[in-house]
Amino acid sequence: MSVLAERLSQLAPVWRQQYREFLAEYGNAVVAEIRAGQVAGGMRGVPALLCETSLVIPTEGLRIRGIPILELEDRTPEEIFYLLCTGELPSAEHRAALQQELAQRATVPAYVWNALRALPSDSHPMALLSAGLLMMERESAFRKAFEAGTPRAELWKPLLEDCLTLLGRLPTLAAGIYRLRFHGAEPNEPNPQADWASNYAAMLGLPDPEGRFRDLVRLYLVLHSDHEGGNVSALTGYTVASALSDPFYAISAALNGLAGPLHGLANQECLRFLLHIQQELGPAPDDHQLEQFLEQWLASGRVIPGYGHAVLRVTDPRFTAFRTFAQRHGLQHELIALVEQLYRIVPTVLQRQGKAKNPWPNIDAISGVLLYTHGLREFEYYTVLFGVSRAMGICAQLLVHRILDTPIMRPKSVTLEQLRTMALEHSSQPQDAGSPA
Ligand code: CMX
Repeated sequence: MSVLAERLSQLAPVWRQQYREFLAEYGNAVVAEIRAGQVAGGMRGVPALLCETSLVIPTEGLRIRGIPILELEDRTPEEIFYLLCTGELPSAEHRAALQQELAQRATVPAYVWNALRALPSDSHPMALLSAGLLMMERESAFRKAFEAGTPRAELWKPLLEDCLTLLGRLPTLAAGIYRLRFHGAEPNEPNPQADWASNYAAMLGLPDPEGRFRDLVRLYLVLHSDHEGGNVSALTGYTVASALSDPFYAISAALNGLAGPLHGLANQECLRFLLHIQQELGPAPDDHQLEQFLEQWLASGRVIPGYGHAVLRVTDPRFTAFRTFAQRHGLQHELIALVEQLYRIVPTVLQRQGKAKNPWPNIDAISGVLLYTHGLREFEYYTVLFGVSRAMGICAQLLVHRILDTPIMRPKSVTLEQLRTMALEHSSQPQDAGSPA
């Protein structure tokens, strides 16, 4: 039995009990009011989902299972996955056991490579990643367990089994896609002794004499691992899995959402923006030139990539973690200097414009630059790295939901006409003195 299955077997009855007691006591309590604009506008800010793995605090940033992300920046992805799933950091022994379990599952079957090789060479790497996972669905232990009539309370066990297989194989699949798609080279074999991040970095096959790229990949995988349950990829994965579709279906679907330019593709947009600045102003513009450029950029109706956030209202601590990495390694590169210069200037420019609720940088303001300066120059690939990492958080979220046995997702939709009627009904009702205008 896997170390995670062992620990979760102890935790599952406790969590279920807490969940049942909560529903019995508070199931009918009113917890929020919803505005018509939120219904019609992406449900922004509506507390409508349960997510135990992480929380984004507007004034602080990401916490994984209650621990601020900056306290976790030196951990390995295996430790983070264990934490996401159980709420506890593993002992050294359990971390090593999990590392071994993932490494033992790292080989991607030949039928996947054969199918990927047959796809047109201009296929997007995210499409290849999603397709690769979907092809492996035939091996799902979850689907087989469901078809065999396994009771619902036990289904989290084959779900965990699938998550371990899927996560074990994901770095091999992702690295192989990089080699096939961008270098016309064969995928590298995983090293069964190596940890998840080192294996991934090594299989990409980039020169890494000092092991710094490996350290960057480890940090990247830790920082992108989870960001609550309401973002497009996590919500998609959860919705698909709530129909008791297995994790191969759910994570493949989640990755399709991550591939969107408003979600996981933003990091490549940010790097493109920096290269565009260099092209327009030269490699090292002065502050005045840069400020003028930014003003004109905004005046033309465009956004400054890497700045602002739907939830955060401070500098993203994940930006800080990457920045510290660059400082700690004394990284000298014009693009990194430009990131620093923008950090000095952009918040003032955005505040002066007065539109963005958050003028501070998010993780994308620096993540792409670090990959680029370490030789990973294929922009289109960046979201794949993001996806490998985020699969950990989404798998953990699916696992918690299956343990609690939460029901299928089925919010009520309304037509615009119905929404108008509802809005009129509510606005004609007398308001409490204390209710917001
Ligand atoms: N540059 C210029 N204008 C910005 C801005 C930025 N970086 N961030 C927000 N604004 C503008 C919005 O476009 C909006 O303008 P309109 O009223 O004209 O529509 C206004 O400020 C208010 O927006 P907001 O409530 O502060 O931000 P949203 O929650 O609507 O959007 C986000 C959040 C991230 C999409 C937005 O800040 C943005 O487009 N940033 C640049 C792209 C980016 O960095 N994306 C990565 C996000 C990382 C992540 O999600 O994890």
